Amino acid sequence: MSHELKTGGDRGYLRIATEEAFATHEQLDAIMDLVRSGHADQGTMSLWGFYGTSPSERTTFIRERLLDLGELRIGAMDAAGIDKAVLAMTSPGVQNLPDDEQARGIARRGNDILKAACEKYPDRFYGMIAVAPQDPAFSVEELKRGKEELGFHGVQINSHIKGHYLDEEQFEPILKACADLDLPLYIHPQGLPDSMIGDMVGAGLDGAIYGFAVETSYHALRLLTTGVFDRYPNLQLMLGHGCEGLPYMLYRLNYMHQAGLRSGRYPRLKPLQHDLFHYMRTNVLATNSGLPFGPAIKTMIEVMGEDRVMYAMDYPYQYLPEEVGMMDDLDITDAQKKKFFQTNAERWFKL
Ligand code: 1DF
Ligand code: MN
Repeated sequence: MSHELKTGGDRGYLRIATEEAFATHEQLDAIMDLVRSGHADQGTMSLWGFYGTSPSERTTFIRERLLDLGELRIGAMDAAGIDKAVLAMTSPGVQNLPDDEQARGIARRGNDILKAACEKYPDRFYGMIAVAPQDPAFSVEELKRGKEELGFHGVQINSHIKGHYLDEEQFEPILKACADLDLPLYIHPQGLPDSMIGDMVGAGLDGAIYGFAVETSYHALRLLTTGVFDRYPNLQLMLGHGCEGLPYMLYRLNYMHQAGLRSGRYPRLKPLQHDLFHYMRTNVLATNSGLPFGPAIKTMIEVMGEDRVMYAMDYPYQYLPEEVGMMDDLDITDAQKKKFFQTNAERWFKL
């Protein structure tokens, strides 16, 4: 780190971290009950079997920090020069729970707990809504309450919903509500569904290291290629972890998508109003959560535009203050850096 990290905008911009996680006690208890029951999917077993029980320094730190929405978190933000954090209930939210009533209650009470924290630290914490997408009707009501009563700024959905995807018809009310309420939809990874995980656990590659990006980018591409953004041209999709790799591959994705359409290869893929470049530059927003890596950030800015790339830390999963210093030193213009750290988040989350 080449300079001191302070809050308050002394470098010409505030730092807003946009993919920051918290948990509630009853959420972690419910996930761990599921793991212990032996009925969780392999991805949940691998992730929470580890994060929920390992005595390692890393997992102990993460468990303690997830559950805190007070001085510990504020102190970590102060020490890293983070002015504001956009907070969401940690992955997988309540999406893996077998009991819908339990899932709805944990999501709703989690939103209330987050609201209280945002009221206690009004210039530091901002909320994203937790829903239970396995119950779309409940989720639509909670989106309304989250926006209108709680004053939250977006919704986080933790990728697949028991192996199902948001482009499927049963989830249309959720997409419509996000568009109608002007709430950005952040798709965050979780453990892979059994239909996809293959031997990734055996290979040690199922989690944040690799599997997350495979499954979440797949989810996002399903939305793009099935015309969600023709139906909802104002809907904004947010993706973390360097947009889950998509900008790097965009030329090939678009080329093969067009080629498939021209030859009528897949019955489900219908011609769209625009090509994939258009949707990536009009309907997709990216954060660099977990990826404080200049080449990736510059590629995203070049491919998606400087108004669509935002800073995120991924606290507490990746809390390294020296990475903030590395981002301050990025070789992008001062105007781009202010957009990256501050004004893009203010604009897209309406802070
Ligand atoms: C990890 C990262 C695990 C994230 C997560 O859930 C998670 C990790 C258990 O580092 O293994 O949500 N993340 O936010 O990227
Ligand atoms: Mn995250």
